[in-house]
Amino acid sequence: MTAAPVTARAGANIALVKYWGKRDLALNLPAAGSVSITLDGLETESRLVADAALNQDELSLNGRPADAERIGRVLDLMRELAGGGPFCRVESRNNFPTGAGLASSASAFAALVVAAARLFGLDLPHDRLSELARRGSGSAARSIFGGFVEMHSGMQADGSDCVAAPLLAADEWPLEVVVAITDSGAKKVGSTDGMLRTMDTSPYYRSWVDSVAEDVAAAGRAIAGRDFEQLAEVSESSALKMHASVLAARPGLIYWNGASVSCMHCVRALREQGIGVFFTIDAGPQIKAICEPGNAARVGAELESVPGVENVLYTGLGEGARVIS
Ligand code: 2P0
Repeated sequence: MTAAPVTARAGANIALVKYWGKRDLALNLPAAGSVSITLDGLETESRLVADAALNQDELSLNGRPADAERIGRVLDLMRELAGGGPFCRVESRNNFPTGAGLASSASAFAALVVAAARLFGLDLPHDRLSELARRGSGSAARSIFGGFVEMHSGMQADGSDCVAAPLLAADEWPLEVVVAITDSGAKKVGSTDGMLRTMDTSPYYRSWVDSVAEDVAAAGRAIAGRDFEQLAEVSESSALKMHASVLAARPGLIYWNGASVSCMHCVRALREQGIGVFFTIDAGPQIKAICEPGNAARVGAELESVPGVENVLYTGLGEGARVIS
């Protein structure tokens, strides 16, 4: 147990094979696996300060007070593991738009868990950190690791094998990522609510879930073999399939805007010209273009000229969550 404040940093991640749906709500167990890349340019930094005077955890997000209920639940689990511990003030800052489909909950919970483990004196292996991060947000389990990451859906009822694991380090295949921001405002329906609606009402949900394991395996082979074309094929397919099940919910959820669709066409047109790039899109209107090394500048210039694109971010692959002070 250390009294000194702890600061941790974690990168957002982008799923190439998507997570959408849960098999257990209480433990937050995903219905299927997923595959992601952790980013180095879109990061959360979280500073945890133990404060014996508090009677509950407090959160500030980008300098403003925020609801601490979800982080409090994860910190409760960690205090229990540590045999007790103080309530904390959590100061969390993102260097990218929050709540707009850029996986801010992933980097936030990964940074939180790594910082809290240090603060509470818990010496936990990465898979246990991943399990704890998952309790906060399913995608956060993946941001514990850097580079290419697989999330295992697991078999155990307690979720102990429902954790992420690294596939390939960032520098072993340094893909580049261009994010086209088409609307930086917060989305209207968050991922968790969107998933629950899809699970409850989409006639395509079951076939979506049943198709994921095959995509996870194909993406794993493509990554192991640095086969960009194969990775492009399976990743675009996974994103579009996920959105197909989301669109078919009642009422249907349309996370895209017109510019999102234009960006998808732009990326497809570039690929037809022989440029190594594919798109993916999450529970928000931003398009993520994954590029073979050396292609980001060209892809970014094209996306910047798409009407409705507000801004373009450039990033590469980064390391996993870590304590920085
Ligand atoms: C993903 N997304 O695999 C998918 C694709 C968004 C679209 O993981 O309910 O915020 O907290 O476990 O992690 C976003 O879902 O959901 C997400 P919860 P989370 O990246």
